[in-house]
Amino acid sequence: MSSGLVVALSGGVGGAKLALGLSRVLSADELLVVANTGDDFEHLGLSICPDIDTLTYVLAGLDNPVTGWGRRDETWSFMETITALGGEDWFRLGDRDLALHVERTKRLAAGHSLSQITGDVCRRLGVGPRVLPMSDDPVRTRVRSDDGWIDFQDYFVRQQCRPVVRQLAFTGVADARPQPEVMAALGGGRVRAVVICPSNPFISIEPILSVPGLRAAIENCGAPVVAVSPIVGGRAVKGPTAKMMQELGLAVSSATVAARYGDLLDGYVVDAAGSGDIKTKVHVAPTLMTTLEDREALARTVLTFAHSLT
Ligand code: FO1
Repeated sequence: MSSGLVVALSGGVGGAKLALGLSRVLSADELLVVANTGDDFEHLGLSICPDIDTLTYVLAGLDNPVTGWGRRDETWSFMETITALGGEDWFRLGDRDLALHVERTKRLAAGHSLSQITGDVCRRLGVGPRVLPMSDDPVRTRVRSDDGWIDFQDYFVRQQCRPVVRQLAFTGVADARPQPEVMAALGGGRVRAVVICPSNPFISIEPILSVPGLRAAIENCGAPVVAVSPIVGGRAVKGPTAKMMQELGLAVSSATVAARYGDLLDGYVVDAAGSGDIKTKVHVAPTLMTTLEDREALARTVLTFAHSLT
């Protein structure tokens, strides 16, 4: 397969599985992962970046294999004490994970960029590929439910996705500058594929594509754009994707996701033939990633398919 850079767009848990697969079949300098930052929020005075951290931990082999987020081998003394003190304990912060939030908060306050901090953390945790935020400017996903607008983590974690989603907004995105290294990579003529990982299209991928300039840079990077559907067997693998689709009046199908990405896609990987009326070129392959081998196999499938589209 040809050399060149693979740029992967990813949210948290689901997308990180494919990002790991890609990191196993590519050399570190052949993979750039662009992370959604719309899920970021300030909590207990800390700046928390769930999708960046999930990608970092997964690529470092430090992720919690049960939850998919946070770290393995965690202890929970901090949370136990927060609870005992009557503090907010709905968002679980393990002791090791907490150190990252404390250090990032301090460095942000000292004027370091999210990209600089993320790059340093990845180096210290032994992550080979570059993991970069979609922007160093703040973007916050908000959900309008029947009780009004709520912050993303309040919807996703505190209220466990129970509120009905009527509308989504990415506050700050209009003023967010695309991350410069990502733009330089996309404009550098050395991209061999852009991979849209199987994250939730609405809350994880669309914020990335909404950062001014990023979508156009992807469209004009000269390489095929291939997405992997997050819908497997007609259902979302996990998370609120299917529920959101129903609440937004959309069919729960791979075709709906493809339609959301519109003419950005050159190729689309789905788990079953006949996944509805899909305009772009479709490749049918297993997309459920349970094992590490599944992750690597899907990564190879995506890259081979992308290569066939050049
Ligand atoms: N998700 C939960 O469902 N419950 C939690 O308590 C929780 C804590 C948490 C801590 C750090 C982190 O990086 C992620 C965490 N997540 C938790 C996941 C997070 O809310 C989601 O992964 C993303 O925001 C959506 O992909």
